[in-house]
Amino acid sequence: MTLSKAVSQKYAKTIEKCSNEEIYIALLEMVKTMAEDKVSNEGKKKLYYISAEFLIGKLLSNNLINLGIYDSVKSELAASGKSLAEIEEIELEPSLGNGGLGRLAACFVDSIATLGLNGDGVGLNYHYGLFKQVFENNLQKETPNPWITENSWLTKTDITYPVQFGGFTVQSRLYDIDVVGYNNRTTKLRLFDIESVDESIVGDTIDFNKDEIEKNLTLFLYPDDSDDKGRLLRVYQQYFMVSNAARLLIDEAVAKGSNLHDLADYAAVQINDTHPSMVIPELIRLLQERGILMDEAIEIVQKVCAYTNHTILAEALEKWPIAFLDKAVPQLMPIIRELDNRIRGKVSDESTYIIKDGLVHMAHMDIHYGYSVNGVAYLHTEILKDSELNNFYKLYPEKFNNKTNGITFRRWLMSCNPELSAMITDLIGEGWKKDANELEKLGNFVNDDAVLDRLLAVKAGKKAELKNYLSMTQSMNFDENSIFDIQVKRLHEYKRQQMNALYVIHKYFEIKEGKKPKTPITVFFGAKAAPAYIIAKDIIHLILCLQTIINNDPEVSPYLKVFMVENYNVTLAEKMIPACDISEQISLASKEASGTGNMKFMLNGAVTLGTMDGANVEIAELVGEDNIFTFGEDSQTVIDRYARGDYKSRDYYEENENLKQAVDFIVSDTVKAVGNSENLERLYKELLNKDWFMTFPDFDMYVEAREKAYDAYADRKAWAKKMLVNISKAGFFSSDRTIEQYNKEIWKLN
Ligand code: 26Q
Repeated sequence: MTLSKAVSQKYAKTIEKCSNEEIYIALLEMVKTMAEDKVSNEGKKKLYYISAEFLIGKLLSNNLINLGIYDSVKSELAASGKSLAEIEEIELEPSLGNGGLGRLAACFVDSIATLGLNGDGVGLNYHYGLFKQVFENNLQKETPNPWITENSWLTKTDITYPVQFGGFTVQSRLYDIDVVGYNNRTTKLRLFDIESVDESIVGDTIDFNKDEIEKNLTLFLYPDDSDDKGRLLRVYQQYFMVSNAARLLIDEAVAKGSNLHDLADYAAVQINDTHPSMVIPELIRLLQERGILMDEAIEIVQKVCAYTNHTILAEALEKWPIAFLDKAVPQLMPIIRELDNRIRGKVSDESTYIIKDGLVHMAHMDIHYGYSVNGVAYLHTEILKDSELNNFYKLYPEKFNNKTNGITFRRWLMSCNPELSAMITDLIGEGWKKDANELEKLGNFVNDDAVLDRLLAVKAGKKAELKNYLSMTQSMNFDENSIFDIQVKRLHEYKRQQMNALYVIHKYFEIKEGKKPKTPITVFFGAKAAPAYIIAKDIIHLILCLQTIINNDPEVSPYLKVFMVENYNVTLAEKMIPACDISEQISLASKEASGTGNMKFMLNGAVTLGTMDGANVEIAELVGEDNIFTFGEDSQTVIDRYARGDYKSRDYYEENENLKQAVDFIVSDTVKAVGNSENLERLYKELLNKDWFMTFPDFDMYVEAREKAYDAYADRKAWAKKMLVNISKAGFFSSDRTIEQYNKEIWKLN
């Protein structure tokens, strides 16, 4: 089917005569039909990747690529004077995730489909997803972010279940999104919703009545746990998700001939962080309802469920008050108590018990009652084994394994950077699209001047494109020949956007003092802060104030500009990452489980400026020290300092003039003139009295490494070499590799 044919059938006119909306709808329908016609793997054993988040991003381009019709559709459109880029603008982005964890889940379903594995993603159909960020008076405001329109990727199914909560029952409804693999099969993203959801209780803000569960259950992806009502709603959401998933799983297994005693031959469940952990007691409950005794039900579930840990921050490991579970899901509490009692009966280490001090430790339940526990990068898994989960590792060393994260190259190279993809294909052929390791062949060209020049030209093109886009959409104006230095990710103190901001202040002073950089620098930030995360919002405030001050200072702005893009999301990531020169990956060593942005930047020829944390460690090992700029204290030093508990940020401040000057600027008259004293003073005090994520000890090393990177940038040829080496070594970070490892070592699908 060609687009012109689809358009003429639907509207009885030519592409030229259609509006962009009409073309978008025709393309959407065409893609949906083509996806339906593809076969999916119907093997005996099936994977259920259960996740509270699937940050899928816009789907049109990606689906066109995976169906193999991207180029033909693009030229058909061009021949009629239309641009695919403009048609993409019509699609609303589904923001069904916060960040890394949700985007990982989306990359994984793409790879599962591409590898032709029998597996679906299962989650929730949030009507508004994560909030939309707007800036007002240099502050973040949150507004609802609707994405479901009359014509969407969702297909309503006739699958529905009654889900019982304490005191009431809701009726679920399953919606599917077809996930098209690259030149291969399809799988499904299965998103559950409630029939009784009521969008009319949402106004202009993201505040809503949190008591009416029947109306609000699937309205929002709840971004933080600031109040008890919100936390309780999150429990309702999680149970709703896993109860539906568990029933779907059982129904599908039975339909294929399972007698339930053999359920593990039919199903594997991957628990994506602790958010779906209640699937364990829920599956046990459903098996008991179907006549299987407790002992055997536990055994079965233990052979089905595997758990992925995504965080080292103790405060992010979910612990639910018993009172919450008693209220929302009373049918699960007796099962959870029984699971805990069994552990108490055979394990002496009390720190591993499931119920402690009135709290249910979800991760503990996962580790005792799952058959696999994995971290998401080499260093992360080592830290889990040696420190964070050491007590569990001693009990079950055989359960622990590493699966270093990956990204789908279809979206993060082919779709977002067709120019670089074309260049790669010219040099090494098409093979890399199916086998990412073939990118290594690019290593043969590191001394080829023509190749290096072309690579620089591709980068320059993407930088000009970004400049154009941000000037049109966000009225930003900057020098396309400056160094694009980018930090985009959720706002969190451990990711240390505040340290980047301190550097910017330091550079501002240097320029004021006459020390001008060789090449002008444009620093980009993009980040949403959880609405109740006060300090994170103060950091955004500081960055927006710096943007106002620096960009309007005629002495400084020719050499340095700063921008915080509004509403950073997948769509913006796809435009910023290909344009990046320097990728900021500066988390406090030991705190970033993996990071996946780091991989996307590397793949697009940016050079990493980073700490030895998460997957940066593996990037550094692959590219070698000449092709990455690392700095900062190592994870062991940091872990030891936390253990001693003797860190005093003020000592560093008092002994370091550059640092002191930068920190003091936060509460200077210059910044207060464009900002709020309350926010600025609070951030200043936080840094001086606490600085929990230790930006001060790393500050000098950070400045030094960043200067080194900027110096290196000036030698264009040598820089292009670094870019090429980064691209050539990125193959390991394909999510196809990650998923192959999950399958071989955990799921064992046939
Ligand atoms: C928990 C309880 C209540 C409310 C919210 C939450 C919650 C929500 C989201 C807890 C955690 C998250 C998200 C975590 C996340 O994105 N982790 C990232 O996962 C990536 C994929 O593995 C890693 O690359 C990142 O290092 C890690 O930060």
